[in-house]
Amino acid sequence: MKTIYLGMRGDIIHPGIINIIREGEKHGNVLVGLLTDSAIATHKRLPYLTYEQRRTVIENIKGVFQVVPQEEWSYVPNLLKYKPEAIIHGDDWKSGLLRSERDAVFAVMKELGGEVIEIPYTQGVNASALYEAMRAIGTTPDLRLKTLRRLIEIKPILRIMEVHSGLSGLIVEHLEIQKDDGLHSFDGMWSSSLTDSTSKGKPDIEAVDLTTRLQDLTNILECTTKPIIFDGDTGGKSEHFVFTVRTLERNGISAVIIEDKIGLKKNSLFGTEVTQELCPIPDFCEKISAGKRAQVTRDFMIIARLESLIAGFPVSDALERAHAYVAAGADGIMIHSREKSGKDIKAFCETFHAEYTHIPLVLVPTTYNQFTEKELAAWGASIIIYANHLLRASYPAMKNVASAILEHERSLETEHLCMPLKEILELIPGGK
Ligand code: SPV
Ligand code: MG
Repeated sequence: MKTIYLGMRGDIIHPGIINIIREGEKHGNVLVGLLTDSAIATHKRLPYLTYEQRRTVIENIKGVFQVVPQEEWSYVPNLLKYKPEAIIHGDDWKSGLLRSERDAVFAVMKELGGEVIEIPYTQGVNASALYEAMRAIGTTPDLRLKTLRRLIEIKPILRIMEVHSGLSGLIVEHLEIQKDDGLHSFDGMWSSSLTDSTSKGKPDIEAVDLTTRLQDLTNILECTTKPIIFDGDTGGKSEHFVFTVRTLERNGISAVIIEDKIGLKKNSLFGTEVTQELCPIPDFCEKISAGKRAQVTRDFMIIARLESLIAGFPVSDALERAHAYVAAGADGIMIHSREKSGKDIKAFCETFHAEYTHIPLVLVPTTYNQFTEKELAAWGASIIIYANHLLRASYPAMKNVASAILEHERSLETEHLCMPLKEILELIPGGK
């Protein structure tokens, strides 16, 4: 019997998949190359089911001879490994994203003396359309909460973007750009205390309470599905923090970051003239442990944020604190700095990461923004937070339009600066 290779995600089973298996069977034994989570994540959204769950389903479909992992987005490495007599694929790859992959597959099969079988794509039903439909239905708190840990496991670096409203959430949820190495999109959202309070015209000094923060977060939760990391400021007193943890979990938030400051909290990016006091190590450890004891799910993460470098202490102080916080149960470490050169952060990351390869390291490169994600990943970072950019972008845009209206005494001249009304209707369905 010939071996017929069939690569797939296998997350949502639809008639198109059954059809291609049937077609494959006519030519030989169908060997399914099941894409691993990390292979999928380079180009598409994370599958709903884990690899093991997907394998269990696919293995039990009539006509599937064997399932093997496909570790790369490209079929080529597996074709070279398993040397099938043929590969079967829907003819949809003649155009769009998969066209170059198709060329590569033809070249390899020619080299192997094999065949490429193309069958007409099943119209009207396909996995991408089903994913879109599922996204429109939404997600559950449990599913959203777990996604952050899954992503950390399979992606070398996560990109997290600040959100402060439903509208900014929609941008982070949907924006995708195609680059040579795959599809680029944001992996999740940062609920920032700075942008939340700024959007309300208030200072970032914990002047906005948790209840109000959560009301705004509800708008974001309603129109998005991606994981959320919550800026928990100092976390308040341990006695209060335990309730915060449970409230966040109940809402499907994946992680909270708390910072080791005490006294009146000021935003870390402002003013060297204000000396911020740091929390004694044992007290902050106790807060982390109390939070960990309080959480009810396994997947919720408490990330400890080090303010040593902001408060003028050396890297050694940050390292000492990081060790203690991890020992107290912190699931990740965020290190913050205002230093433009990035030297202090790099020194911290390299030393910390060498010892704790498995503890996610979070960076907020607002000031040292000359470094690319790849460079920061090479220092050992695994999560990058763009902490305030959408809010900061919106203010000059609004101010420009308001000034132009004052200038021209009408709005005609501002029309090209504004989102077309039609786009609003498309962005937010149900308004027509
Ligand atoms: C925030 O976004 O509110 C933060 C990060 O805490 S920073 O503003 O950089 O301190
Ligand atoms: Mg903050």
